[in-house]
Amino acid sequence: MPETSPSPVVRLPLLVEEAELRLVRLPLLRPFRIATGTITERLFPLLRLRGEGLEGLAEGVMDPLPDYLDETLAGTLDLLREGILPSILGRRFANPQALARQLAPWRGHAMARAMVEMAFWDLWSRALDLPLGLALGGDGRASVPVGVSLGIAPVEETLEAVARHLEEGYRRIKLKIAPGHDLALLEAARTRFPAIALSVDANASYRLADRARLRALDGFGLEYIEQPLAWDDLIDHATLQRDLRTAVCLDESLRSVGHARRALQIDAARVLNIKVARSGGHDAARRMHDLAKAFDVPVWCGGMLESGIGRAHNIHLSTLPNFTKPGDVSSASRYFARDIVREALEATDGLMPVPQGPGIGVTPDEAALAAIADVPERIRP
Ligand code: OSB
Ligand code: MG
Repeated sequence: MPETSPSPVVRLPLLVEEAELRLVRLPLLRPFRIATGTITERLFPLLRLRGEGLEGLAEGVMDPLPDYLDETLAGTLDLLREGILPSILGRRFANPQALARQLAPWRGHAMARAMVEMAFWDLWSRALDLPLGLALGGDGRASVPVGVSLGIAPVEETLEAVARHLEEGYRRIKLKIAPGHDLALLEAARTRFPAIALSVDANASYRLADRARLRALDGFGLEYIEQPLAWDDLIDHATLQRDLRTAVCLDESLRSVGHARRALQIDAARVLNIKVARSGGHDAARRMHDLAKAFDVPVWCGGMLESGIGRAHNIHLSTLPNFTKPGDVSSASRYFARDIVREALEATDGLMPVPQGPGIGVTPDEAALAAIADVPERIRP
């Protein structure tokens, strides 16, 4: 456990004195295959914001190439160095919303702005000496229910993986699908596991013209069908939702609060996957969560194979009250031989403990980081 030090006397609004950026290359234990391709490692920017003797951390989830969404690693680094970081360094912010307002005039780049906003939430909640979940308005629950997301693999292999994870107590199984890797998989899964909480995620690999095939998915008693249609679509999802009994769940399409609001208004989704790191940050994620609640739509917390830093952010967000469905925030040991935080983020019986202590409640493992990250780049006002 990290040593406890007396809470520092912090002057608010909080000064952002320095940023530190480094690129981390974190290998996955096994390849993770989804409709858009196969992921073998996470290559991600790690950001630390420092101020008042404290630091806040966050990681980016943009890919080197625009595989999942349209942001890229190179684009993010450029925007951080040339635009976002210079605009916040040396300034004081009363709260994370004030920091987000500073970035508001710029368009898009939800993943890039999320990184900075999330690091500031960590810093700010540490300054308030509060766990991030409580600072966000969470209900203080000690653990959150979680499921697993299983990549595309031969059917028999997938069934074995399902059995293993059910034995471990995971509360929902999500299977990655793609056109042609769908109906036979679900037939087999439902034959062997008739009553489990099961969902599918297509990662935007179908078109509205595939409606007949998608309608056939309706017979499997799924919790929801995640992002069947295009990554930037809302309208076709609404058309599809009218055709299905099963709830459509949006993921890629929700890149801002506005997207979530419009999706809810046109009934394009009856469940939302909220990912803080693709939504612009915790404030945007929380507003999506509140909007969904107003529409009586349940939400769950998605993941992007995050290291312990992003994973801890996700766990804290999951303590907000409308996160009623199990999230994708499974044990870090499923993905990595060696994580970059000192605390083990491991679920027991399908419950992921919420890290205790101020902020995200985890601390970087500097030795583990040094082995897989490049030299830190310090940026000052
Ligand atoms: O669509 O939710 C997704 C991983 C990488 C990119 C996209 C997705 C995913 C996952 C894994 O489903 C979720 C996780 O365990 O972090
Ligand atoms: Mg998804």
